[in-house]
Amino acid sequence: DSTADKLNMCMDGKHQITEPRPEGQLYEQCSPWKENACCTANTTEEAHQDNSYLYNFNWNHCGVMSKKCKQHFIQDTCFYECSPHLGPWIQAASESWRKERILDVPLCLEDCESWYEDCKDDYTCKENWHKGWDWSTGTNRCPSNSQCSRWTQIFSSAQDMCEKIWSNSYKYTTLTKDSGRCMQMWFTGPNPNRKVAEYYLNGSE
Ligand code: FOL
Repeated sequence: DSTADKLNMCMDGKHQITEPRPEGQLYEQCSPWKENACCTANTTEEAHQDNSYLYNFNWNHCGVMSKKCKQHFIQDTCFYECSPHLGPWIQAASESWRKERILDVPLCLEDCESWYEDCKDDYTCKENWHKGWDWSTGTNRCPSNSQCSRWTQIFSSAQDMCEKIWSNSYKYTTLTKDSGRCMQMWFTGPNPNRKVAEYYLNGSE
């Protein structure tokens, strides 16, 4: 729309607000977004809970997820709900629960690799966590055609995990944070992702 500024906008998802704004009270791992965010304080508190009302999503669907693994899913939730600089990767979505999605966001190597490394000893039953769960209890359980397996059996590599888990929200890259050409899920201080979005928006000009 006319007011949309691709460098500073919110996707039309399930919980994002219409326009980015400062939000002083963002919770713990989401606090880096407090100067300018698409999420509310409530959303960020929920992002740190198991089976939160955000998506009623159960991280512990194959036994309790380890703390070191879960921190990456919390960080991913902060990134997904709060980021105001995803404009270049926002697309129309075909799901019932959101109008827009992100596609092929170039994730920094360090963030994808450390996520995979910290989840390596965990278990899951599915490679795409967006679709095909058994929701009969109100939260996702592994469908009967699946079985809990080692993380590394479901996801053969960090790339496999980062790209498949959320239906290609992320694109694996070998770009490191210092390149300024990949998006950072983990950062401190001012949001480094605006400049990255700017780079991809203006492309090879
Ligand atoms: N993080 C990132 N980076 N990208 C995302 O797209 C993303 N999405 C979620 C959380 N973090 C993300 C949302 N997760 C369902 C499952 C997971 C989910 C949201 C909704 C769900 O209800 N799945 C149903 C299908 C529903 C439908 O497509 O209408 C299922 O079949 O399991």
